[in-house]
Amino acid sequence: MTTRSKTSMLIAVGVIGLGILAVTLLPMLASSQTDEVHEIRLVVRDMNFYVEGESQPNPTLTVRPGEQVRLVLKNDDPGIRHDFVVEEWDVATRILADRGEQDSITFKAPSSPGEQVYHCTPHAQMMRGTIRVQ
Ligand SMILES: [Cu+2]
Repeated sequence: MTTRSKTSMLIAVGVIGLGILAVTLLPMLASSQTDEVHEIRLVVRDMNFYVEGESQPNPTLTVRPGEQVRLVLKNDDPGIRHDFVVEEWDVATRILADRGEQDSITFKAPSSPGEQVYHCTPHAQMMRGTIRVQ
């Protein structure tokens, strides 16, 4: 073998090696993205929950089975106490006593599909909605 063909052989091996590395690493990168936390940002205004930037009061929230969820709750009602609770999942923010207060909780969604009620403890009858696992 000539020096030149040895060199091109080494280059070929290198290129193949990089290709194998990419094929191995890409699915790992992709799967780490699905491990990302799903953030839900809620605002309480006029005694209703809203997804930040949306206009549907007490909307149905959807999470994927087993995913990590970060729920951020912000109180926009001056002088009214609110929290966010999913009793069956043992999920609760602290009570936010005034406008501008904010709390967040991180939890793992249940692994099987289903629905639960979320509510605000001081206003459980009117401030309530559905959180769905699907
Ligand atoms: Cu409330």
